[in-house]
Amino acid sequence: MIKNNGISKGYLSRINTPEDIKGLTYDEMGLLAEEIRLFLLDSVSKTGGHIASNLGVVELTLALHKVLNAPTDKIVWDVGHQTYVHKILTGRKDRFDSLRQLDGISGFPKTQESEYDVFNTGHSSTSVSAALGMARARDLSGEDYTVAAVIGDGALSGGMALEALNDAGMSQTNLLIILNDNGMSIAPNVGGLSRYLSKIRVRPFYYKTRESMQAFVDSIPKSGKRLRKFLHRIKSAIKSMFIPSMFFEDLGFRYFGPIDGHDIEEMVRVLEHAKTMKGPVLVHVSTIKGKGYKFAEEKPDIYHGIAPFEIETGHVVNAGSENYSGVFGEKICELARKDEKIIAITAAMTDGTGLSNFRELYPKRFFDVGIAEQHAVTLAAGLAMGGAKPVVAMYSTFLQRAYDQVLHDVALQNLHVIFAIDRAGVVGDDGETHQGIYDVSFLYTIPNMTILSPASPNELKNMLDYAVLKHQGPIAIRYPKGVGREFTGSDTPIEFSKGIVLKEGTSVTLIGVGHMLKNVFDAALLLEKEGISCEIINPRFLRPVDDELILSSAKKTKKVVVIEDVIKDGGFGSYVTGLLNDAHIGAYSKIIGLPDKGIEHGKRELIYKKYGLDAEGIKASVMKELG
Ligand SMILES: Cc1ncc(C[n+]2csc(CCOP(=O)(O)OP(=O)(O)O)c2C)c(N)n1
Repeated sequence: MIKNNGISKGYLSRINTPEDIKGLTYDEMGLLAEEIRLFLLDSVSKTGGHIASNLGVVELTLALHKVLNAPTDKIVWDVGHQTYVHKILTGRKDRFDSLRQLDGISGFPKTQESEYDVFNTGHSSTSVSAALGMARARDLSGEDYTVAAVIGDGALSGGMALEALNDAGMSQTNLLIILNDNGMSIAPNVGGLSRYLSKIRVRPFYYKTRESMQAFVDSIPKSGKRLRKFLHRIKSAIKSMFIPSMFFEDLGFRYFGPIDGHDIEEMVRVLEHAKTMKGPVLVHVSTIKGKGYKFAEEKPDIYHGIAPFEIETGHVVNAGSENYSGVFGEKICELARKDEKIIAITAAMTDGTGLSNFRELYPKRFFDVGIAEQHAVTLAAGLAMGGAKPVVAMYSTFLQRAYDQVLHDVALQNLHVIFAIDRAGVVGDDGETHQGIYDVSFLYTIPNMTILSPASPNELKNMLDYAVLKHQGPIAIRYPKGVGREFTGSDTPIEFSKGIVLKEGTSVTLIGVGHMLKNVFDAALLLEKEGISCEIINPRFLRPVDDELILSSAKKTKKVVVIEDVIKDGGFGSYVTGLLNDAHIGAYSKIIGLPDKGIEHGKRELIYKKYGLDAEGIKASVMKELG
């Protein structure tokens, strides 16, 4: 574990912009790196966040800011979860204790937060496309600066990154790509590309040989043309001897690496050189995820994104009880025991989606496809076509990537694919790029798609039973992050397109979507104290909706309020509004949901409060509505 050895002269306190590191010696930068690690641990252990990835890029970030002149030169960070060091070096150190808090700094790059953040990220594998676009814009306007993309080996497995490499490699555009290779995605990286990288990671000899050969060739006078050709051939021969196929060079990149991503001096030397080269260049840097903090080095997956923890023991403070992901993981194992056609698919989120046990128990029926949501969905379509029962477990926000695959490959063919959509609704700390607040609206546009929303862990289990064993066709079950609360009635069997009345009342109908029912119940208690009698409905099916149930309640109360922690437009609430309009029963509706804009980061309860989705907010809206 890192120890403050007392020799630090407090370099960090003097760093306010990247300019401040330009004059430091390499020894001083080494000490600064240690200080940054202590600072990161101290701060992130209190706020929670992506500690392991950031500990791994301390030296890389320092080297980049030493060589490049940000903000004139642009650095695009892929995913963006590893930008804490960049934030510390670019004037946000003093606000770092507000990381991921409401009104505090974001855990991801935000152009609105700093001129040093040049592109907003959060979802993986976008950096090369964005950086190439910026570089082309630069060339078109005749400007001259460096554009760099920093991409991890995990993010490189995403299809978009490969599409971008394919484009960039054949272009003449000056572009610098830094491949930060730690062998890890959240968990150990998977797939053929990852295996290829690990092969070249253990052969740094190639880089050294190649470099000295290059220097030698460059020193040969122009007249030695034949000798140059001959040496070029030897170089290729050596290359193919050690590396059967140099993927990046074949794609059109000048390749440097792998170099030690914790050796600032070596990185600065290579980056200085790479920056002056014409055309696309890829610098392959080898780093250790979690570097310097024993627990994170040993278990980088656990410390990838973590809640507040104790530095000394590594233990998470307030490790919660069983959550929805755990309930899903357990139930899907139980179903798989009975039905061997069940297959589980994840896109690099085995632990996050609760599938670790499934992987252990049914390795042949488990597929982690890497950060490849589109492929995951079409793979499921193929499996369903072949007679299997695929369950795609994916966070709501990442399913956005696969909209067309859900529509074109699964839904139009009415295939029985089960989408277990985790982190649906407001997620909190990770902020606008990660909120699961769009899925209901976009799933509403997908033909044949059935959408379910459990209001409790028990209901999630029952819905999985229904979706896997009884349903035919595409079906999505969307459930939130974290733990849930049980309520009476959650055990009633799930029937196609049927909701349930959980409490009868006469003044207003409250329809709580999924886990929002918890706040709805609390709000109803407050409203009853004001003499307002609430009828509470759990719709269960957000599509197709139990029209009859809602209309019969609306005929009685004449006022229907839908409470959902997703955007208000185009989803379930909008459907209910249309239903009441068309029925001409003199009932009207109101939706309490989220506005059609990015929803910022912050504790989930605070976000609910801000947007009127907590019990008090619901009560206030209903009172206003009732006059
Ligand atoms: C489209 C998408 N899918 C999944 C994720 C979740 N995710 C965040 S970081 C990460 C792993 C990234 O690995 P790598 O790029 O190697 O970075 P490292 O953390 O190892 O430095 C994953 C899967 C995401 N951000 N975006």
